[in-house]
This record gives sequence, structure tokens and C-alpha cells, in this order.
Amino acid sequence: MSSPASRFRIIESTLREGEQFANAFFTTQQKIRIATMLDAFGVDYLELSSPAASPASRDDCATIASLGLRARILTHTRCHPDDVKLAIETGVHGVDIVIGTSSQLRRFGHGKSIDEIIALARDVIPIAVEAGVEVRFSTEDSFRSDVADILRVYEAVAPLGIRRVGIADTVGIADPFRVAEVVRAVRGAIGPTLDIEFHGHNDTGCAVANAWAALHAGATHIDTTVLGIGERNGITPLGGIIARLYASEPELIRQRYRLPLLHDIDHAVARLCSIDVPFNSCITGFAAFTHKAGIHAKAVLNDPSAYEALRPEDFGLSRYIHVAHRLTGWNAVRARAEQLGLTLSDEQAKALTAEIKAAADVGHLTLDHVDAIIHRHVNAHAASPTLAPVAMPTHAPSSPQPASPEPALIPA
Ligand code: HCA
Ligand code: CU
Repeated sequence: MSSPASRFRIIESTLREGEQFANAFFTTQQKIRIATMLDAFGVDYLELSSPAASPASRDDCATIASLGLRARILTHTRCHPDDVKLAIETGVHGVDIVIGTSSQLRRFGHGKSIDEIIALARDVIPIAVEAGVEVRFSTEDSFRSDVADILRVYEAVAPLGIRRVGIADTVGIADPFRVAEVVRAVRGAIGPTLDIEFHGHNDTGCAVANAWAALHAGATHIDTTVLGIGERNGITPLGGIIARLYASEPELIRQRYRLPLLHDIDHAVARLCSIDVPFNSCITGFAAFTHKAGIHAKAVLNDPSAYEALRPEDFGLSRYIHVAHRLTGWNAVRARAEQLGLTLSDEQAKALTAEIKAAADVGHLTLDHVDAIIHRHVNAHAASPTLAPVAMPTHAPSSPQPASPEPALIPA
């Protein structure tokens, strides 16, 4: 089997699932900006909120579909003839049709039986297929649905001219093993030619792993949003799945996506939603490339790959050695002194490190404190060769800015 990374596509749903995030409200101009950034990054599809949601949602579908982006524009619709007709009129390239198949959603949502769902799908899908748009048909809440039920639905819709089927972990209940099992069963039901899309919520923290498992089991399309925003705590984050794919196939992912744009995309969407980029966001979290413990710092100064699965340079970012704390080590301290234009002997570096650790035991240290200690120590030992101190920025201009209190970071 070819690697999952070589044949997958991203369906970026920040402008659909992301709009369902509690803090999200995007104006038309903001949607255009997000769509343009994601297109420049290189996602394959952009999914937009249903035109049936509101008049502005309808107009935004038409506006974004007419921008001439490279990405194909999709909109999300209920399995209803009027919604699908409205979607087609907006000029989008495709419709993502969805209907709930779990007993919970059938009972508390639309109230239809599986036979009724199949009959409805047979009425609705041909409207889109005959209009010449790309059609996906998905079963909402797939993982709490009876597998026999969803397979019956997929078997029924597969011959109707659709391009792909969708499997949705609507409540984030699935784990990677179950996802793989269901994807394989769906592949068996629909045959080898149709594509399979996976949409996974992150309620139990498995969204990236589930998406990865789906790809390994034969899924072809993954739904993402920027930072994972969406209903409740959201879905597979774009940065998370990119990090996962990059770890397996760095060359391919570097070629396919403009990775240095991710930092600005994450920060732009965070700002629009009045949130911070979470500290633990893959790639763009403020400490994603910060090394702290002395043992780590020493090895990273020798060779960054010692403690890095991802190369920050590939994402337009810098790595940092965090030096002003009690876990620091003398290699890191000596590297900082070198950045200040000062050369330390091993003994000096060790003595200084002891001083820094003692100071850090007493209270919070900043990089300025560390620099002052280094200067004081070097000046007190006049015999040591001292050079004129060189001012070093605490952060490279493009570096992620840490939330306060600001750790003392030095570029490595
Ligand atoms: C929702 C629906 C959905 C749809 C996914 C899909 C889900 O919660 O509004 O179209 O495949 O999570 O089931 O986002
Ligand atoms: Cu969802």
C-alpha cells in the first residue's frame, strides 16, 4: 500500500465546522481572508456553511466560489432537495450532503428510519449529480450508528454518481482502532473507486490519531479546521494533521504545502475568535520549539534532531534554548555567553551555571537576569578574555510570542 501521506486530501472546514465554534463569527471579508490564506497554504478543498443557514451564508458561498481560488469550494447541506438546489445556485464545486444515522439522531433529530433515509438519499443525490457538482454523502454520528445500517446506506448511495462517502465521529467517541475497523468495512461496502472522507471530533483528544488511522485504513480525505475549532472543543486541527503527516513524509509535505504560512494562519484565526493559540498546538504553540532541561539543551546544541521530530526551519520558525531556570545546564549557559560575545572556559561556565541555578531556586529569572549574572561573573574574573557584549534580541522577529510570564528564551 502506498503511504497515506502520498494520496490524502484536506477538506478545510474552518468556514463551516469552524463557524460552529462558540467564539466564531466571521464577516464576509474575514471569510475571504481565511479562504485566501488556506488556499495559499495549499489545502485541496474549502468547506463552507450551508447556504440554507442564513442569507449571508448563501451570499458568502457565492462570493467565495467566485474568487477563482485553486482550492475547490464545497458547501455542507442537509439531505434535502431545497438545500441542495440552493447550494447548486451559489456556484460551488461540490456539495457535502449529510444525514444522521445513529438511533439518537434519528429519534431526537430528523425522526427517519434507515429505509426512509435511503429513499430520501435516492431523491436528493441525483439533483446534485445531474447539476454536475461533486457529491459527497455522509452519515452523521457514524460511530454510534449500527454498522450494518451505515453500510446499507453507503451501498445504496455508492452507485448514484457520488464522488465520496463521509464517516463522521460527531461526538468524538471513536478511537483509532475502531476508526480503522469502520473505514475498512466501508471500503468493503463501496468498492475500490469511491473516496472516503473522515470527520473526527476531539472530545477525547483522539482527533489527529483518528484521522491518521482513517488514512492508514484507506480513507482519502480528512476534514480539518484551523486550531481544530468547531462544535464543543472541535475537530482535527490542520496543524496537528500536518505535523503528523510531516513526521512520516517530510519531503512530500514540504512540497505540497507552504508550511511557513501555518503560523500566521493559526494566529489570524485565533485573533478573529478572541482566543490565544493554545500552548500545546502542534508547530505553532509558543513553546513548540523551546528546549528547557540542561540535558536536552546540550544535545540540541550538538544536533537539534536529538530532541526534535519536526524541524522549525521548515515552518519558518526558530528553535529556542530556555536558559533562565534551575534545570539549566552549563552547555546552554556557555552558548548564551557566546551569543553575548563572551567566551567561557568549562570551569567558568560550570561556576556560572551553579550561580544561575541558585538564583533560580530563589525566584523567577529572566534572560536579562541571566545576562547580568554572566557579565558580572566575567568582569569579576578580569583574567578571562572578555569581548564587547553584543545585543541579542530575546526573540527573533517572526518567533511565536510566549504568553506572560515570558520565559527567558534564547535562539539556538
Ligand atoms: C455537525 C455535523 C458534522 C457533519 C460531518 C460531516 C458532524 O455536527 O454539525 O458532514 O461529515 O460532526 O457530524 O459536523
Ligand atoms: Cu462536526
